[in-house]
Amino acid sequence: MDGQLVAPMEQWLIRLGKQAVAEATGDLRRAQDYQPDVALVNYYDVQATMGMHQDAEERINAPVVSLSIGDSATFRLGNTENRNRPWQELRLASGDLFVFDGPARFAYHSVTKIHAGTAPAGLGLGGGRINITLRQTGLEEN
Ligand SMILES: O=C(O)CCC(=O)C(=O)O
Repeated sequence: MDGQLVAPMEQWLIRLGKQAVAEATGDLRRAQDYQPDVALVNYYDVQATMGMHQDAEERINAPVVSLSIGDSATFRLGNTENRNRPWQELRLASGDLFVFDGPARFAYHSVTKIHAGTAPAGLGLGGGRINITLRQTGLEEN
């Protein structure tokens, strides 16, 4: 927190989000209507993890688009009822986009491991992973 206003949403991120929704769902109308207004950026060092949770703060049921940059991560995609099994594990590599929508929109999920040294050469991140999630909050600006 530095007392500064939050920067406006980058247009290229909005375009990327719309394209991801179009390609993942095949629903061009849903992609057109998708208007993410928040980009949440998380940095994981090589020891970091994120616990099982749902993305349920948004007021509307728009997709969440997740972009991975840097080291690969083991991503756990669970069920919509609780933090327990069943779940599946995916490895998300740098450049991967993951779209939470449909039955998976409110699935519990977590990051259980960062795979050190797996980032593409020349990225300049110096280790670790950045994840950006695009969210359409349904909240009014004031
Ligand atoms: O880092 C990830 O892939 C997931 C991030 C996440 O779950 C979140 O920001 O709520």
